[in-house]
Order: sequence, then structure tokens, then C-alpha cells
Amino acid sequence: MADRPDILVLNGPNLNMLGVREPAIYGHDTLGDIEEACHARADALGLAVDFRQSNHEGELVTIIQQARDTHMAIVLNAGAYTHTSVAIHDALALSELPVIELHLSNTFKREAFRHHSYISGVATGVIAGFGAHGYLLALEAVARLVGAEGAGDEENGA
Ligand code: DHK
Repeated sequence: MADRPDILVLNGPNLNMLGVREPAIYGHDTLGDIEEACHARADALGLAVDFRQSNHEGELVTIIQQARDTHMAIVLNAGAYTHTSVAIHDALALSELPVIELHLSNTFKREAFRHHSYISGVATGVIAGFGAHGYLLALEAVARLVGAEGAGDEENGA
């Protein structure tokens, strides 16, 4: 629906391999399963989701740059670029959009190199450790941030 706030849900490297990739850490859902669940939750929240994935840092930067003029918020699982990419940090800063940093796993329970994030300093908030459900939590947070119609329905019994 054209008048719904458009939310970019952006996925970085190796997230296209969800379902077969280390399921004990990342779960059994595929990225397609997650995309479907995001569209369903977005409908309930009065949001429109633009769900994307790239394995390429520069492409992620370009998508974020373009979102500045076309989207209301960004939910970003930057994968391993979370821990390495100044370029993605800078793109998020120039987007001037609310950003939810998202991770399937609790990165703080894992290797030390996953404890630092270049995203957190430019994120509105961070969700980590809830598996695929984290995407839905992120959409709920975004609905509040952008004042979407369905925001708050859950606790109101809707
Ligand atoms: C996904 C990745 O691909 C890792 O490189 C991050 C993140 C964690 C996740 O938990 O979703 O370190």
C-alpha cells in the first residue's frame, strides 16, 4: 500500500545461507521464511517492508544511501560487516534515518571479534539473540518510531 511507511530491512553477507548455515547458531529459518514473516507482521503494523540482501559491502552502502530519500527507517543485519565496516557506519550516519541494528545471535556471547560493532554508534537501538523473531521485534520498534497505525495494537489486545 503506497501510503504505508516504507521500511528497509537489509541483510548483509552470508544471510542468504540461513537455514543451512550453522543452524545451532542462526536457526533453521531461511531468509525467505524470515521475509515472509516480516511482510505479515508489517501488514499488521501498517508498515511496508522492502526486504533486501547483499554479500557486497559497496552494494549495501548504495542501498543505504538510496534509502535516505525513499524509506522511513532501516532494520539492518549487516552480518560480518557489523564488525568491520566504517563505510556502512558512514552511510547510516548520512541517511539520517532511524536504524535498528539486528543480530540473530547474541554476539556478546560469542568470539571477541564479534563484540565490537561499527553500527551501534549510529543505531537508534540494538536487538540481538532472539533468532528470527528479532526481525519482528525490530519491526515493532520501528512502528513506534515512525508512528505507524498498528503500533501498540498488541498490548491493546489487537
Ligand atoms: C550474523 C553474522 O553473519 C555474523 O557475522 C555476525 C550476525 C552475527 C547475526 O547474529 O545475525 O557476527
